[in-house]
Amino acid sequence: MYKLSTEQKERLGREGYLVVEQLLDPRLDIRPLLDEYEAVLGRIAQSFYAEGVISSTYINLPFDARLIQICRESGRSLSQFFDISLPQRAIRQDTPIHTGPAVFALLTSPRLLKVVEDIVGKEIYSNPVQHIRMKLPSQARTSASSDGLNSKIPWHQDNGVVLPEADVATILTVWIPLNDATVENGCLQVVPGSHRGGLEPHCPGPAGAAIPERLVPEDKAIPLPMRAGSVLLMHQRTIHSSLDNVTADRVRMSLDLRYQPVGQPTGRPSFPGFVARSTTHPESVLHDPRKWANLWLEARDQLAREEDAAFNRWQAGIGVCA
Ligand SMILES: O=C(O)CCC(=O)C(=O)O
Repeated sequence: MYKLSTEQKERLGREGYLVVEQLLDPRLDIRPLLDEYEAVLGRIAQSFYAEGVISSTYINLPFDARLIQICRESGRSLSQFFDISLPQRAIRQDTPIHTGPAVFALLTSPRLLKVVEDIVGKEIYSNPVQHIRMKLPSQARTSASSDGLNSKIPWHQDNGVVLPEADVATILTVWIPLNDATVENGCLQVVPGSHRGGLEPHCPGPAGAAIPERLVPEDKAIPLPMRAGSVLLMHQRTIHSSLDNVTADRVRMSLDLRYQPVGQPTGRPSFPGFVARSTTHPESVLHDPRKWANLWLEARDQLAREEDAAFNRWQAGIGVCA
């Protein structure tokens, strides 16, 4: 089983990020997930077609072309149908979410958790701040169909997009491209060493909370093209963003997951996490993908009955955001 070397751990501590090349097997670890997303897209196509929003289900198109076509023709964002999380407002009993078995299999992949263990320790909690991002070519999106999951992401620190309760937690971001992430299709970029500063102010915006550009040393940023199956580990205060997808017809697909020691606050208390690995309490580990999916359905039921919960610590229009 792959284990991080001392040199890799030191590099992560020094630079705030580490790319572990080819940790996952695209055929064994990623293909089942892509198959699951094909099925989700098929269901969206059927339902939009039945609604009269699209003129065909485009069943014969390959995944990227079908997603782009349905998004273009419907003028709608499809992100929430695929996402592994609920949105942060206006949750309804029928808000879509996709928590399929292949997603759970990747979240709990032993190869992945072994590497996470090298940083977080043996008692691992899967933090509910997790997404699938299908970044569309910029020319395929309109302002109505753009959102924080299918477009360019502004500069931020992951610590800045959770509640202050998580400031004391050690939350490791794990970013996994499901197809090759390139400068053209919108890979991530990071500011090496930026995690050693504090938490920068963030301002709420359409693609999520963002650090004002004048506070970001952009000249120090480096893009991180990555092959499918490679894994990026990132400190919670590393400043990062993602580039735009300037290709004509390719979708950039990635998962961003987060893990932390069991017992620490997640920063999103309204959403469910779970114990992914434990040596001291093996009976607490969640193994059943249906139980995991149910945790999200129960959270959705609960949140649909309440006022919008708090997810953000920043306010627009004050201080640096004014
Ligand atoms: O995948 C992306 O484009 C952005 C991801 C990101 O910024 C994050 O996971 O915090």
